[in-house]
Amino acid sequence: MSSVGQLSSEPRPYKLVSRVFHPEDSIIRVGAVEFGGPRIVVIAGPCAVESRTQVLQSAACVRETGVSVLRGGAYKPRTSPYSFQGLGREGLKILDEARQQLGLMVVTEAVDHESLELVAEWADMVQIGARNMQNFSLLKAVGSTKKPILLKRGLAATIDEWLMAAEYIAAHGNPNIVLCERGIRTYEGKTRNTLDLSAIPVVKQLSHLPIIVDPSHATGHWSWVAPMARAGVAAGADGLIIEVHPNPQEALSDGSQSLTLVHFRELVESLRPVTHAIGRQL
Ligand SMILES: [Mn+2]
Repeated sequence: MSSVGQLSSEPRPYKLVSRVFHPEDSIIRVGAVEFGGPRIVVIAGPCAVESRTQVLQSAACVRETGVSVLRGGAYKPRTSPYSFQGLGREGLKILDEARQQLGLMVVTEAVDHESLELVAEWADMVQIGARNMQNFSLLKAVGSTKKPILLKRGLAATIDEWLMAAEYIAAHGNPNIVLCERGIRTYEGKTRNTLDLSAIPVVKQLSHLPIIVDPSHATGHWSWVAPMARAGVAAGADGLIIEVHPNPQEALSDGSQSLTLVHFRELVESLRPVTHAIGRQL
């Protein structure tokens, strides 16, 4: 019986993450790093923690370019059970060493309750990966930690489902959430996924949470990462997460989409005019 007018003014099913109830942008702090402020935050590092040398080399390079957040998976949810599954606790210690040596913040993924306990203890920000976006029991668990959460969009999740996943975390007591668009599954097979750039303005309108873009997993190929990184920033993303590897050909996971240290430096330089043009800073 409701009129069209009533329908359009109906509140969204999510409340805590909705802009309707919180009109101003949220700033999510990870140490001194601010997601959602005037600065574009670049997170970079290898897909997986493979060795101490590989992480420290990558960390030193990203630090040099002004990056303040290091990524690297210690627990890897892999499509195949026969692929490298990550170094686990040992990987977390390597990330911690890079953090201490270089003053970097660390974001790494928790894949289940067991890894969450360790990740929450060792890392500065906990990533919930695309495959776990609707793992509601894990969402409730990260909701009861006080750690900032990086919530990736599921590979076949709508924007409403994604924001509802964020609502789970917020409803369980943790409002420190950064969203990450990492591409969705479409009929296009040339790219690993299809980067949904339009999700950026849509999310910005619906929610006060910061949103960053992962052009590495979205495209699946290193040579397409930089153009989509620039596009993401131009479209209003608050940051980027980029896979880099000292020797991508020997990477144990996602080598084809990882930038060399040289290409990563070039990418960061090429972002400067874009950030400047939209009135933000790197
Ligand atoms: Mn990866």
